[in-house]
Amino acid sequence: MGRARRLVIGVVGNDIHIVANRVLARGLRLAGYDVCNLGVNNPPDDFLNAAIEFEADAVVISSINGEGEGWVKGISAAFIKSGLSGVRLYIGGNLTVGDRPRDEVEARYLGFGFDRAYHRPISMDILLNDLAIDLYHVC
Ligand code: B12
Repeated sequence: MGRARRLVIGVVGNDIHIVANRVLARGLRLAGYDVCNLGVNNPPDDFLNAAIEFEADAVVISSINGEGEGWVKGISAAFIKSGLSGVRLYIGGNLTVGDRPRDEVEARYLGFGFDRAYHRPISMDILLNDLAIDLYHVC
């Protein structure tokens, strides 16, 4: 398996909802990941800089207040431009305002270049399973 995979996590934009961030940090650490937690209120560049500094394998972004789209739609392009195309990008939370179908919202974020997107609360097991597949190639 090699070294523990490194994850940068945090809440993007002008978003102060901290609870999911704390839950994710704890769950990911308990699952054996090496976590750099940026907390709340992060512009996209903070994730990019932390990914470089922490030599992250993946960046796990939360957006809870519904404003995520405006903050993250350019983030995949910025990672590629900085030579970080190998860093996986995940996003979850309340990814839009109002009641839109889950599939439609998630497809929109995949179109922005995210590897995985999760609209509305999901079981932590789903994220852990996807991370194992993507980062450890576990089937
Ligand atoms: C507590 C709360 C607040 C507190 C936050 C305190 C704090 N520092 O955390 C206060 C009162 C400050 C607040 C403010 C606001 N809030 Co508020 N808040 C809530 C509330 C009641 C609970 C959020 C919470 O902590 N849930 C518990 C955690 C564990 O659950 P969660 O956040 O849903 O996260 C889960 C998933 O989303 C997922 N997840 C999160 N990130 C990721 C990432 C990945 C990769 C994955 C896989 C999963 C994942 O994991 C978590 C566990 O399942 C929700 C309503 C609700 N019942 O959910 C509204 C809610 C989130 N708030 C909302 C809004 C609009 C606001 C305000 C904009 C209101 C306003 N007009 O001022 C402001 C935002 C200010 C800002 N700059 O961000 C909306 C968001 C609407 C939307 N996007 O659809 C909600 C949904 C209320 C509503 N129904 O309208 N809020």
